Amino acid sequence: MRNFKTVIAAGAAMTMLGLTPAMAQDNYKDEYRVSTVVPAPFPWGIATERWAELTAERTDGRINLKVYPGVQLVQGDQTREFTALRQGVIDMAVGSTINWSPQITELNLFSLPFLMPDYAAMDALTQGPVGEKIFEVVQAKGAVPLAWAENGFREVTNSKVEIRTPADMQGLKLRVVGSPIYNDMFTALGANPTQMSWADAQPALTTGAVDGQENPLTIYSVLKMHELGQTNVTLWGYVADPLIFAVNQQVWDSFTPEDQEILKQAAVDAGAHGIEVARKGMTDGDQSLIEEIKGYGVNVVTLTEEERQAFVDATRDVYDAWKDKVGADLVNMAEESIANR
Ligand code: X2X
Repeated sequence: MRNFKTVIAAGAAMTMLGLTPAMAQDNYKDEYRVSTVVPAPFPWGIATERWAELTAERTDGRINLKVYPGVQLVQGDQTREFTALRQGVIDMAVGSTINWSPQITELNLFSLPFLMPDYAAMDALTQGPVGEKIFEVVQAKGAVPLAWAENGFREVTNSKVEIRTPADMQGLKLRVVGSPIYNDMFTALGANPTQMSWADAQPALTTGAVDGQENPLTIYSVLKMHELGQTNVTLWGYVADPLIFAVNQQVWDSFTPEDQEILKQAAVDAGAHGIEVARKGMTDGDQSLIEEIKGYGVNVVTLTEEERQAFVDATRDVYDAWKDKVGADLVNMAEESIANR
């Protein structure tokens, strides 16, 4: 009993000094809140969980990341995630370039239609000078970027028609993400785009309020979109969204240099794992995810070069207009990195 009282007294004294008994030497929070849109088993959620696991492991539990999927810390509005991160409403995030592009115009780079023909092109951007430049921009906007992961190439799906030409998209009501370039692209293609959050997209697909949507096949398959009537899939790979691991600046500054390094390396490792999972079954050597989706009776269309070119041509004006908004220098650098990949 005496021992117990001593412990309580010591604990109370430390609390009065603003110290926690477990780690009297640091000012770390008990929990760091990490925002994402989708949880595991989506690759995005897997990457985020892996970051939390590796960080806990490598800091012996000193840094505890808790994942909050569904962008619940910003009431499901993914376009406000970066602002909340910058302001410290959330501590960390693994966010899509699409969702942060309202605040960081340069991130629309990855949404330029048909800029990236393949995974090697995406890697040439994120792992090269373009990626460095983008991290500088994110840093200047008030958050500390650490590593890349991947949502994936976004394929178009719908419940009504097989899409092989822009004409097939005429009047199709498609849910698009809340970033203006998507409205511009689908309007140019003759579709009827309607912007909504991911939270609203799911019921809209279930009820048939929209005819279709665009997202990576991993999202399609985890959600079993074929059961929601999304039985036409066109593999056109028009854009892809990488993910960025980032930390609020004040939170970052509160960590020791050693812990900053651990957190960063954990993000790099988690990102590499996330990218692997995000591409699984959709590479030249392994088409198993595509085969699985076909196995559900889904009409999966692969475009010929000529068919794809018609979509490139139809969105060329949008590309040019957004090249100026993103910054012609950055886009030129990206085009060069891709040409030399
Ligand atoms: O809302 C989407 O479509 C999603 C889940 O892919 C993003 O957050 C960009």
